[in-house]
Amino acid sequence: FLSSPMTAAIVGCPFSGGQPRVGVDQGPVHMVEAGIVDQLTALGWKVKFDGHHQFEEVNAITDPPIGKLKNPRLVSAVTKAVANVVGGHAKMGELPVTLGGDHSLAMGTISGTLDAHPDACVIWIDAHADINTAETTDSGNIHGMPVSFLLGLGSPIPEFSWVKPALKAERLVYIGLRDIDAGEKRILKENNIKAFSMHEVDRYGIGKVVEMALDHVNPKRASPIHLSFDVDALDPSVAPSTGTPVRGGLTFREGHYICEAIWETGLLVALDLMEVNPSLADAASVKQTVTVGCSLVRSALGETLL
Ligand code: NNH
Ligand code: MN
Ligand code: MN
Ligand code: MN
Repeated sequence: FLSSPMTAAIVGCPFSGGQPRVGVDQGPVHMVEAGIVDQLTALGWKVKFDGHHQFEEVNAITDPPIGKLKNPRLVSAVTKAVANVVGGHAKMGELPVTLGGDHSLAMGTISGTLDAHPDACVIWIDAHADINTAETTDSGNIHGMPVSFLLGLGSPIPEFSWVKPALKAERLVYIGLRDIDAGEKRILKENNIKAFSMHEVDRYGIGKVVEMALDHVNPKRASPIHLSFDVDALDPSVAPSTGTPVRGGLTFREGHYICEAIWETGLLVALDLMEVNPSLADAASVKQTVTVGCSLVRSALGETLL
């Protein structure tokens, strides 16, 4: 699905409006400063990066909550812009690598991917399912909701009418889950959505889990893959600088194995690396998290151990 020379387009998204903690908007800035562009170039990619995206300011006065949803107009405007950017790169045969920023951005990245590759499947790596609707959310934080918008669940919200329900439940699979809200558990069951929680990672091992995940969303190993990786899927000892760390997560190797195995399919068409927050935790933890974020991206783009 990618044109040659193989080109990665870094989509830096300094955005934090989908959740309350300041600093996650600096995640992409730190990953670029850590050298992700040169690292991917060294792997043989042609890398396009023309600066981080600037998003228009919609201040709190003009963006009051809609129901429980916080910053709805801002999140909608930003993710819509991201959808156009990601979709544009994907249509040119480039691999968009979106650096977040909070995970509400995936509403845009996956919309863009599905616009360019309507038959793409989504592999969502996260401690959380991010599938709350406007009805089920407790927090009102839209980074806990992008999947429900992409699936067309919940009552329609006019401000988000641009989001097409382009994702089918059977084209989605999760790995790493361990902190799911009650309403989300119901939604996962009702829609028959395949999820491999940390329980399944413990039981089967990560190799088998990735194989089963691919068998579910991509049985013929023929359709394009969008990999959306929330760094909080990793254990907090591995990736401490993130807004909602949950113990009992993926090890360093399990996280990298997922990226390596998906690269090996030859089907990756888009990657998100989300929720790195350099303002949380001490300097050493921040450096560790940013470094891990960069190495996950490299693994997903073909870096091998041998
Ligand atoms: N499920 C919670 C919510 O809806 C937490 C979501 N937080 C995340 N998701 N970091 O990846 O707010
Ligand atoms: Mn910001
Ligand atoms: Mn997430
Ligand atoms: Mn998460």
